[in-house]
Amino acid sequence: MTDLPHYDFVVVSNRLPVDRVIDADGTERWQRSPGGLVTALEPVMRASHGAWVGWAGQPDLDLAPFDSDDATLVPVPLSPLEIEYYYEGFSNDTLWPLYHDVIASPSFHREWWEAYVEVNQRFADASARVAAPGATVWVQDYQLQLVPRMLREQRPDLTIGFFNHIPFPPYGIYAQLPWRKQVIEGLLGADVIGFQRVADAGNFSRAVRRLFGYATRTPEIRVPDGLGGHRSVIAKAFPISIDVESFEQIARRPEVQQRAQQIRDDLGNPSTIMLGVDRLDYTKGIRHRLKAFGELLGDGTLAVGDAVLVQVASPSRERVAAYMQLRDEIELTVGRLNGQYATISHSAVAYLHHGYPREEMVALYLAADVMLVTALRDGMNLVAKEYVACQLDEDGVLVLSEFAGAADELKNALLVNPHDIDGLKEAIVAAVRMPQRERTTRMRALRRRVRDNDVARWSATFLDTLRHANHHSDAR
Ligand code: GDG
Repeated sequence: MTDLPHYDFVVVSNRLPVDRVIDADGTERWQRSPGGLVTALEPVMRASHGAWVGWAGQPDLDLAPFDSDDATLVPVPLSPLEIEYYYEGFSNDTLWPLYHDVIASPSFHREWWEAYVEVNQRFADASARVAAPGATVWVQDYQLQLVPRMLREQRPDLTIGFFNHIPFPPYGIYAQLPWRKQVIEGLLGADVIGFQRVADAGNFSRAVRRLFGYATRTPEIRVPDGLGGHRSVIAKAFPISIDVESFEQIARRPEVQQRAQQIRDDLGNPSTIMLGVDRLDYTKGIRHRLKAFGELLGDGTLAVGDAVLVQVASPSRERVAAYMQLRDEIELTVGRLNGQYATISHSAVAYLHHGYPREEMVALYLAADVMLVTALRDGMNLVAKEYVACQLDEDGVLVLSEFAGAADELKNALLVNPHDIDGLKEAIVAAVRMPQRERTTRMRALRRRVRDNDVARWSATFLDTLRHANHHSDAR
């Protein structure tokens, strides 16, 4: 690897932005995965021809770096046991539930932690090898929280950013983590630590004060550099967004609009189509949504044939026990609701446990009168923003949990506490009955907000802060 060219801009994330696809004739190719992060970083990557360090998504795949569109991709191999311990274990069964308000119980296992340290070191080493002198390295998300410090130890010349896509929990919850100090030390290796919400940045700074006693003056944290001086670390909110333009473009296509109409027809042209789109995850409040909807059918406020709930639950983390259990619970509930309320011609809930192409998602957004985002805790929730971006006719109602980061921006949604089932039912009824004028006023304001703060602005703002933060550090 020593002969690899050195890059001025390096992104590090658990997964590479491509998926390996095997065609029918057995040939292998790489296909860009449609995530928002890829789109957000595309212009920066193109301008700097950067490198992207990440896992290729399959066990024991030890590949040489290769070129893809605008970046050089640098695969980091993971063994089956590392996938189990570092990824499914520590990332998805320790940190994920802990950082989402312990909605599910986090599991703490020392061997998972050891794998997390080892894998983080591998990502840091791979990044250090490809970064040019003085390069900017941007590390993504909770799977790689130790990388900033590991990288700084090897390469003090680098400017290091970190962005946390999920919430950062209040201290009372964070403090449960047996490795709470090591994780914060890891993050403090960065020059800028980005969070989704102001509250997340506040929780992080508080944890730093409680565990280390470092001085914090929002957004700055003064970290002793071990030489009698200080490094200045910025911990601040940078709410992520979507590529609005690309969603609008898809929503404008005649065939996508026809597909939306077809979906309405296939559902029997009910007056109200309600939609939920989530990874099948216990943080997303799918059960609460089904409960509220079921009660509205039960008490006669809504009637099958007149209203339907379409729930896309895309398969996720299927080897983690809490996700298997959740799937069983949701499918039992959907079965009961349909058993009780559906007719031969109309379902109560159209439940789809599939992933779909983006065009189909947009057609669903267009077909839906009411979008239900009822997360119990969510870093941001891009689905809420995507729904808004697709409503070119300025119609449609967004019901949005106040526990999703998006609620900080999307104030013109109907904000709900999903734990309050009566409140949730009231919001659903208000959405169904909302007069056209109010729908338009609200949607227009929502659309302005999402357009003004799209994903290009998110990455530009973060990288700008990173550029300036580094210059203000008294460590160099
Ligand atoms: C994490 C944080 C934060 C879903 N099903 C299909 C599909 N999707 C797409 C959606 C959306 C994305 O996946 C999901 O993004 P969310 O933000 O809603 O949720 P997480 O996956 O939990 O994401 C979250 C995000 O990171 C970014 O920082 O907002 O809080 O938890 O784009 O459209 N896309 C396609 N088919 C599907 O079946 N094509």
